[in-house]
Amino acid sequence: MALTTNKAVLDWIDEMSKMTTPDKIVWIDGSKKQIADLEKEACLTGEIIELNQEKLPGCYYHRTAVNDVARVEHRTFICAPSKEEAGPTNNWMDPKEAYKMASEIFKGSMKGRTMYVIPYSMGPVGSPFAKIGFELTDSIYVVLNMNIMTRVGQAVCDTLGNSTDFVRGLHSKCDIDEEKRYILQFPQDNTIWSCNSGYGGNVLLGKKCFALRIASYQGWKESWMAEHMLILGIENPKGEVKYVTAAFPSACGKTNLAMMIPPEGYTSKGYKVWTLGDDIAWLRVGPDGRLWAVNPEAGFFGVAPGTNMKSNPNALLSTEKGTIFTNVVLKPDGTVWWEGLDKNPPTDALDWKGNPWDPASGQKGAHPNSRFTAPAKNCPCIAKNWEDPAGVPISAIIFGGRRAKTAPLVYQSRDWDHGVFVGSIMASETTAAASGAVGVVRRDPMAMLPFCGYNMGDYWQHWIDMGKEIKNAPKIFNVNWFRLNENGKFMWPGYGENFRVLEWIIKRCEDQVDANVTPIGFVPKAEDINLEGLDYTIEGDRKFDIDALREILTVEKEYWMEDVKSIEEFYAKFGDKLPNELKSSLETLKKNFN
Ligand code: GTP
Ligand code: SPV
Ligand code: MN
Repeated sequence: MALTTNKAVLDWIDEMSKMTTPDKIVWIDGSKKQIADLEKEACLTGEIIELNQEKLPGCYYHRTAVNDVARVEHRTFICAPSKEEAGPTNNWMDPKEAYKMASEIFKGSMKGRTMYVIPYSMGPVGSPFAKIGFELTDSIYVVLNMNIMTRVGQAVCDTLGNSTDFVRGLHSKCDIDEEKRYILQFPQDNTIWSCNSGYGGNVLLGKKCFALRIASYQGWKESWMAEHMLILGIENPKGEVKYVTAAFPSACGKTNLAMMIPPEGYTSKGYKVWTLGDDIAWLRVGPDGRLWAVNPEAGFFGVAPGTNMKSNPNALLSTEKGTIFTNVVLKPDGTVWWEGLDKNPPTDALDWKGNPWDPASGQKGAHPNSRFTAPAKNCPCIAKNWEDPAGVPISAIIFGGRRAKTAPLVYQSRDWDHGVFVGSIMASETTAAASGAVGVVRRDPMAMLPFCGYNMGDYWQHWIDMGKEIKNAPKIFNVNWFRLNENGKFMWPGYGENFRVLEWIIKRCEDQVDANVTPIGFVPKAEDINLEGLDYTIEGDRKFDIDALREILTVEKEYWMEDVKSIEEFYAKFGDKLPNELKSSLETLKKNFN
C-alpha cells in the first residue's frame, strides 16, 4: 500500500512504472518484519547470502557482477540545460536527449520483477538540514542498503506531506550491461536515473547522486553546502568538544580519520575522538552565524581492505551486526575476510568472484574496492549528538589528498579565501573506488571532482560567497598522510597517530601555537607537533623522529613550481568562471616562491 497520498509522488511513480513495467510495486516502510522478509527472499534467489548468525548476527554477503565493482565516472553525467552549466570537469548530456536515450533502456526493464518504492530522508527526519528523496529500484540489495544508509519509511512521507520538494530517483539493474550503464543527474529537475549497475555508489541514490551531486546544486541555489567530508568531534580532558570536517578523495582516509583512536599518551589524559559522519557533510550557517554541519547519512559504506583491529577497530566493531559485506572473501564458516584484516588468509574460502581462492596464488581474495554497509549506531565512538537536528558547529575544515611528494604533512591557509584556493588546488592519486587506472595524480578540488553537480567555477565562487556569510568562519587546513620516502614507503605513521596533527590544528584555531610562514601558508614548527610516545619505524628504514618530521614538513620549490604549471592548465579550463580570488591566490603563490 502507498505510504502517501502526495499526488506529485504518486503521479511520478505511475509514470515510471508505465515505462519500466514491473509485475508489482512494493512500498518500503523499513519495518523489522518487512526487512526480514526481503532478506529471506533475497537469500532464496542468491542475491545475498546469510552469514554465520552466531558470529555475525543480522549480517549478509553480496557479490556484484565482475564488471560492476566501482563508480563509473566516465558514464556519469550532469544533465543540465547547457554544457556550460555542467562545467569543464563534468560529463554533460542534454536533458532531453538523456531522458530519451535512457527511456529506451528503462523500457520494460522491470518486467517480471518487483519495483520497490523507498521513501527516505537524508539527514535526521524533520531536521532543517534534511531533504527527502524517493528511490524506485528493482534490487532488494539496494533496498537493504538504503535501509542502513538512510532513514526510511512512513515518517518520511508524513514529513513530506503534499510538498513537491523531493528527489526523484529511478534505478534498474537492467542486465548489468556495461555498455548501457548510465548514472544521470538532472539537478534542475531534482531527478536521478541510474541503470545497468548494482554497485553502491552508482545505485544507492541517496549517497553520491543525491547527497552530493544534486545537493551541491541545491546548496548553491539555497545558500548552503554539500561536501564530501567526514565530521568528527575532539574532546579534551576538560570535556570540551571541538568539531572539524575533512574532505579527502575516495579511499583516502575519511572513514579512518572519523573513527580514529588517539595514541595512548592522549587517551590516558582523557582525550577522545567522536564520529559524526564518515563521507558526507551538509553545512549551513546557523542561528549564531557560525558554520554548522550534519551528516545526511545513517550508515557507513566503508572500504573493507586494510580495516583491522589495529588500523580502525571502531570500523571493524561497527560491522559485527546488521551489516552487508560486498565483494569480500567468504569463509566456509560463514564469516568474511579481506586483505589486511589479519595475517591469516583462509585457505578454503571463496574469493569475491565466488571461486575457490588460494592465498598463495598472488591474486587478491577481496576486491580492492570491497565494502561493508554498517549502521552508524553500531559504531562504538559514535557521538551522542550525531543525530542532533541542529548539527554541530565547525571549528576547522581540513582538505587532504594522497600525494607522494609536494604537499607537506599539514599546513594552514592564511584566511578563508586562501583556504578556498587550497581546496581548489587539491590533487590526489586515483584509487580503486572508481573504475580506471589507480595511482595517477589528478586535480580533485575539495575531493568533489566526481561529485559536483554544476560548474566547478560557480562552486568555487559559492565557497567564496559563503565565507562572507559565516561569522567566525572555520580555519582551513590541508593534510597529507601519504608522503613517501625514496624507497616508496610511507614516512608518516598515519591512522591514530594523525591525532598529533589534529591537536596542532585545534591549537591553531585557538591561537595557542605559532607557525612558520611559508609561500603556501602556515606550516608547523617541527617542535610543535607532539611526538611523545610515538614508536614507528619507516618500513625497511629508520625510526620516525623529529628529523623525519622535518622532512615531511618541507615545502619544496621545485615540486611546487611543477604543481603551479598543472594548476594553471587546470584553471584555464574555467575561463571567466574562475573566481578572481583564486586567480590572485595563484599569483601570490608564484610571487612567494620567486
Ligand atoms: P571512501 O569511502 O571511498 O570515500 O573512502 P575514505 O576516504 O573513507 O577512505 P578510508 O578511510 O576507507 O581509507 C582508504 C584506504 O586508505 C584504506 O586502505 C586505509 O587503510 C588507507 N588509509 C587511511 N588512513 C590512512 C593513513 O593515515 N595513512 C595511510 N598510510 N593509509 C591510510
Ligand atoms: C566513494 O567512492 O567516495 C565512496 C564509495 O564513498 S561510493 O558510495 O561508491 O561512492
Ligand atoms: Mn566517499
